[in-house]
Amino acid sequence: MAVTRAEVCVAACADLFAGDGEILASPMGFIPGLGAKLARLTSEPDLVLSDGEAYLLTADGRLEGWMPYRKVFDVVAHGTRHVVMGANQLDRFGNQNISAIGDHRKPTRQLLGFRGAPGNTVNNKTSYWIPRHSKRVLVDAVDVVSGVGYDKPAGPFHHIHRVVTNLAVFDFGTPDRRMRLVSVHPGVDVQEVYDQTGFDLPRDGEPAITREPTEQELDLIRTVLDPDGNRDREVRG
Ligand code: F8G
Repeated sequence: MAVTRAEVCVAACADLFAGDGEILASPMGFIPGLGAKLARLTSEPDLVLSDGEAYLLTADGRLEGWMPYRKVFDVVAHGTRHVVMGANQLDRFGNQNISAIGDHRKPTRQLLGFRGAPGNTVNNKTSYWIPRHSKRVLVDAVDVVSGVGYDKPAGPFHHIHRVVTNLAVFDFGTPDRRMRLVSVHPGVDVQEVYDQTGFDLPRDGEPAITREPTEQELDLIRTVLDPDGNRDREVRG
């Protein structure tokens, strides 16, 4: 069976955790969740997975620890955590908005609110997952800053690692920490990435192609982690 876009995205999300070691992974969204579990089963066996409520679990769902909600705040403050958040808007410096659309004094849409985003971005390694890459999400300027980007002073622990979308992978590796293309997913025309991004991306040469999952990873995704194929509900193609 051919490798799907969702499976490429799962492997790209697993790669977000490369080198993290024994820290708490907090993936928001189904595909980042699969990515964290895949990393735990392959490249990052010490990664700590939580059910988001009270327990620590193995990648196949067995109980291995207790972390009540209040303890999560200790870990957030301590910094031994890599969070993968979503975004209604994200700009070139990695400022994220999950709070409101429009003028903050009179928003046209009230969204989730700031939630843990400010604390996450100043304390923890942070990545973003965007399942529908478009100019509506990748914007010139966010309406409200929930997660702090690289154009603002955010302290010594600020670390926005990468952005994975349904089209491509990005980092913030330019000298002024702007979003830059790392790789486009197999089958994606790089022009589509430019066209669907609401700000200019640095263009230096041909971008790499995002790797496909290995045979072992595909087997884990298809038979252990997501046998019902729910990943295709978050990303099609
Ligand atoms: C828009 C746009 C846009 C949406 N432009 N319009 C419109 C114009 C859209 C709809 C309407 C709604 C540590 C921690 C925490 C904790 C603790 C512990 C966190 C402190 C836990 C609890 C807590 C934050 C984690 C995420 C978010 C994951 C996603 C979602 C989404 C969708 C955000 C992208 N650009 N966008 N509209 N959370 N979720 O047309 O109009 O607005 O649209 O870490 O919490 O508190 O802190 O957002 O909006 O990472 O990624 O999928 O709200 O569902 O329904 O799309 O249809 O009503 O007319 P959504 P959506 P309409 S860390």
